[in-house]
Amino acid sequence: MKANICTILPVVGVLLLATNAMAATRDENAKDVIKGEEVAVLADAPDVPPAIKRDHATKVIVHLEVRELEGRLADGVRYTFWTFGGKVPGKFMRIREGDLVEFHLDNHPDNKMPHNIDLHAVNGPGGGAASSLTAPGHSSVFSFKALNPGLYVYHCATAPVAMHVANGMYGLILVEPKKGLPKVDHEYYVMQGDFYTKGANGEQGLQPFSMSKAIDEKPEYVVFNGSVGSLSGDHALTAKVGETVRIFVGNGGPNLTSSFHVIGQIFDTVYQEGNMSSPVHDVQTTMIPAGGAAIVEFKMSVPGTFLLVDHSLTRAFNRGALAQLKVSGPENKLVYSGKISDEVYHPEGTGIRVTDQHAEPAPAAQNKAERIKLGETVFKTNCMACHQQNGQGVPHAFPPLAKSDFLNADKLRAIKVITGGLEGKVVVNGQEYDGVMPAWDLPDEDIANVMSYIYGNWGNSGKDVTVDEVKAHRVKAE
Ligand code: HEC
Ligand SMILES: [Cu+2]
Repeated sequence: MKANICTILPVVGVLLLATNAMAATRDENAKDVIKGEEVAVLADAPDVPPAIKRDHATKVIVHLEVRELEGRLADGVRYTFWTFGGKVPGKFMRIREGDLVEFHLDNHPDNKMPHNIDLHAVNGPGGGAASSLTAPGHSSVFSFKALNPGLYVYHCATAPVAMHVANGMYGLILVEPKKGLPKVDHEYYVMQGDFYTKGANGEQGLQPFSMSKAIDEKPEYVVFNGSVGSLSGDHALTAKVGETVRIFVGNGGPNLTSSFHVIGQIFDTVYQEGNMSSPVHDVQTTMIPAGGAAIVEFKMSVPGTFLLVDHSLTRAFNRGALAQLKVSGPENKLVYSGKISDEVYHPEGTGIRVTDQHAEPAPAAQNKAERIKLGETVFKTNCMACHQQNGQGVPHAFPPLAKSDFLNADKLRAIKVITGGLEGKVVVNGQEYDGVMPAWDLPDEDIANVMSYIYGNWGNSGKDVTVDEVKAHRVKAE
């Protein structure tokens, strides 16, 4: 049929009406009267806080504490996780559409890095990140009104953002619709993430983060809930035949899209991309983008062990994106007649190991311009986390490198500071800092390049730093 103006106009009209209806809900939620206040109940994965029973909007006080902690990534593999609340993923938050959230972000004094939070449930600059950059030993407060119902990701958005997220800084916040969610027998919290370690998959010991693998989007691990095997064996999710299960599934990324699937189950209902207004039914695999979420619901018809996977299958069977749901109860031969084996799980993959790929050493810089160019990467990989993207630093915690009188006064002292570290009181541009800067055991070339980059930018003196100068004046590592 040929579409003419008469058939198109009503369609446009209906679309406009729908959009206006949504905007109206949002405006109403903005006006909801806040009655009373309460402290949010937060939960560690795979648990979820209880459903909300209130029939009115309230002020919800959330305290979320950032911890940088060493933990298990896989058997024999340790990693320094950066967390919202001590675990990966971060604490699950549950509020109601229309609520006013008073958010406290506490950065534990033992931490080394500044952090902030971007909640996708927020209507405001940076999703809160613009108001929550917090130095170790400090606490930031901001508030927001939950205007849109849905399941939302939150994450750290401090530069380098991908590094903070790759280290585990993500979680979920559920903004329950006013009418609530249908009752189910079990609610679980599962979140996928990709991890980039210096060593290859399975390489033992404490593994540092690899920025270059992250940039290439080549993770060594893709896992649910922060480690290989976090939801298997004794930690498997459980249910009984006849029960319904709801899983709040998030994807922290930072990079990969998840093709979320439960082997041997069909999702009766999926709230795609975490939206509450138009669930779909009878779904096999649902796509969950990095920085996105979905709610899946299904009823257990038969017993057995069901595997949760990212259906990009090498991620599941070789990188770790595998979890178990153990269902107990009577067989139903009508629904499924076969014999189900319970022991098909290989939590550590097939044993295939990718050999470490040693990159060709980059060609050395020949002049100041080349040093400045190569120094940018060194800065972004090693220094930006504390001194920030444009060298502006973080008040009271990390001194500025931009227009720093301390830096510009003495080049040889700066070489010593960077190669040997700095501790105790230091005054930069009239402000006192009393923190610890680690010693950088980087090659002479990297030090020369990063210093030339810093001197050559942000209103600094433009001094050139050569490899020979670094060699002569550096503090040697023991
Ligand atoms: C873990 C956080 C952290 C990282 C990463 C870091 N620094 Fe620092 N840096 C500090 C702190 C804290 C101080 C102040 C130390 C003190 O108070 O004694 C400092 C001080 C400095 C100073 C002297 C003060 C100034 O502002 O001029 C320079 C220069 C400097 N850092 C350069 C670097 C360079 C170059 C890198 C990357 C190779 C780097 N820093 C990485 C935390 C860090
Ligand atoms: Cu962070």
